[in-house]
Amino acid sequence: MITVYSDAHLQHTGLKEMDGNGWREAVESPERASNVIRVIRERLLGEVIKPKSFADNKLLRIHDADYLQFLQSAWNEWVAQGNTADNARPFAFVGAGMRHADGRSIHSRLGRYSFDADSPIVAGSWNAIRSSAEVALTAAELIISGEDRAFAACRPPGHHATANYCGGYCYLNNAALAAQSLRDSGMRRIAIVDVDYHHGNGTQTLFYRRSDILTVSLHADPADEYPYFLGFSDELGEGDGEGKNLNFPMPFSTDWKTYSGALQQGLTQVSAFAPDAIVVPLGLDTFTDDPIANFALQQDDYLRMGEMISALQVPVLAVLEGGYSVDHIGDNCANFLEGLEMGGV
Ligand code: Q9C
Ligand code: ZN
Repeated sequence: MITVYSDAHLQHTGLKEMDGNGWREAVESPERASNVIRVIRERLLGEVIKPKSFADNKLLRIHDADYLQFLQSAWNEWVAQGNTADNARPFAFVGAGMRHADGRSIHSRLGRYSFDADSPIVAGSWNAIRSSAEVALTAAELIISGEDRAFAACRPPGHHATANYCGGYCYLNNAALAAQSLRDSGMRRIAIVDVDYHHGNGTQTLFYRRSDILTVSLHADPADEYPYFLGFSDELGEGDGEGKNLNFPMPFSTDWKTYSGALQQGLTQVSAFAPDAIVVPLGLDTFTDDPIANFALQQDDYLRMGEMISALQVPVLAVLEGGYSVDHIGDNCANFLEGLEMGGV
């Protein structure tokens, strides 16, 4: 299987985040993607190619023009307005009864376009963000040209991002851009099977009213876990999209026995939808040793996960999302891809 990768992600670095224990280095680090690529090369899982460039109109299929403009200029605005911290980050958000004002202050603009404080911007962020989207779009073109599997080694990740909000380490929704690109190529139905530990709130929101894209997400129960405010099982889609969104929230400590049961249920729905292709936002943060997550999947479980999706006999595009055990993300990812290679179309 061909992997698409760009080392532009290395420019999105020096990130910090805060949690209940205070400030620390962000877990969403450059080592993550670098390790994934190192293991793919070591295990000879196939060719690694660079992304093509894409014009803005490809990004505008999913994201708003003003939001793209913001992401592109945020770092320069931050510096020009006298801020000296090395991470640009929002401190004020648009709360109840307030307006999405078109502000001049970068603090206004960061708050306007963020739903949390976990997606900092540094000098090289935009290059990395755009490149990550282009990695996904290039991998989508491989599927369009007849490959039956492709892997987009994206960093930063994307599934929390909406049309005009960043959050959860995500800025552009790489998987959604890929799914839309597959649709625009003439494929009629696309299924998204999000196996990241966190609910794919951005992807759900983007496609919530659409019947042509089925979104399925398996994740930790938002009553206990980030993103807290979306991802419950009664969110089934709206309007034309009614019945085309499926959430499988699961408790802490979920292991393969429980997880695989939910995955099988989700895949049965995917089969019934008869998609022309499947996009898998691939988070490896379901791993038992993940530092910020609470599921209990083991290394070999990712082989089984890949095999189960492969068994549907539909073209599959996997897009890297979360996974923060830097020592294991490479092998877990490679295991999934190996499982995916078995079966084939
Ligand atoms: N700083 C993905 O896995 N939790 N995003 C932050 C407080 C945010 C995860 C904890 C988790 C986001 C792509
Ligand atoms: Zn995640």
